[in-house]
Amino acid sequence: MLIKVVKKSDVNEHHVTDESLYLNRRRFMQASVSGAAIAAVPFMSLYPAAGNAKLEFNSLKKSKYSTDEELTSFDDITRYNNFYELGLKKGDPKRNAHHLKVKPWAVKVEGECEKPGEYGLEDLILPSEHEERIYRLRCVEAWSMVIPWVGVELGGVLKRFHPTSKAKYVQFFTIYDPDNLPGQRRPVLEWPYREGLRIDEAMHPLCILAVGLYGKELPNQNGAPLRLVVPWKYGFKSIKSIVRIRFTEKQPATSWNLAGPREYGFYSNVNPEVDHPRWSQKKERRIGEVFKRNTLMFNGYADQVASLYESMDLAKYY
Ligand SMILES: Nc1nc2c(c(=O)[nH]1)N[C@H]1C(S)=C(S)[C@@H](COP(=O)(O)O)O[C@H]1N2
Ligand SMILES: [Mo]
Repeated sequence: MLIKVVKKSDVNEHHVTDESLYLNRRRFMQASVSGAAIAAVPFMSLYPAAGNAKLEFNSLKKSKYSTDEELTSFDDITRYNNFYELGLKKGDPKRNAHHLKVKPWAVKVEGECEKPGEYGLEDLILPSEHEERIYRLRCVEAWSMVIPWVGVELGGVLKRFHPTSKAKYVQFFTIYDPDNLPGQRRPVLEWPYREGLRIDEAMHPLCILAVGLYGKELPNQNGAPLRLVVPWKYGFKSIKSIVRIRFTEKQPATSWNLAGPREYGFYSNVNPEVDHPRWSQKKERRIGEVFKRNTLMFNGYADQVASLYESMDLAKYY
């Protein structure tokens, strides 16, 4: 497999000045078809660049896609994490959370689309579209949680960039900041962390970009300020702290597939019938519970997503 070498200069996305954020925000507003609606959103209303005020989302509507299973506690959701940039042990991300600098934040959009550019977070995620979605998150390590996310549909955001007909996939990148993120000083994974979806998967209404949980801004350890949530796939597809979105014609590289192609495929749909080479995926332990549960096909979202994979051999495309 050919691995594209990523130049350091290429991936240093986080140094975005206030000025460039402002200019790009204006460019986006002018370019947007629904410019008037976007301009009506108060400037910097959502993520104040200064101060540490933790945003509370008021009057959130619960999405019809929510599960009504019992929620995992806020404590467990925020102290038992996988975020290798902040350390390898489950408690490390919380302990090292302050190393992640999330304000200001911008996302570069590039590749096969008509409106590439650099967008400030508050232009990407319109507050009017926020909703609460209670989703299961199932890790490949066979634990799971039920999390009340605050987010917006990924598809709605992606459409605003007008992907071209060549955009068959979309790739996401996490912030690359080894000076601050202790985990990136060691070659544990191909940094920056990257993930990808087929475009029809990305456009599925179950995919969200999350900006909060339990009605509050995302804690850093959960992928602030912006992370993907793909509820029918193993947790590692739900990439955290996104700074770059790239539309591609070819299937893009993903960090876990580069690290272990036999263990982590591109699709990574939750599938109790396809074992990880080193362990079974038939059961899972819901964090906070004692007994294991049976893992459900597509993490219980089969009715909604099975049609995306109709003619595919899921043992081959794992
Ligand atoms: N950038 C980045 N994103 C990431 C990871 C990571 O190490 N780095 N871990 C993934 C894995 S393996 C899981 S299970 C989920 C965990 O999300 P949570 O800590 O919010 O529960 O995040 C995913 N997203
Ligand atoms: Mo995971």
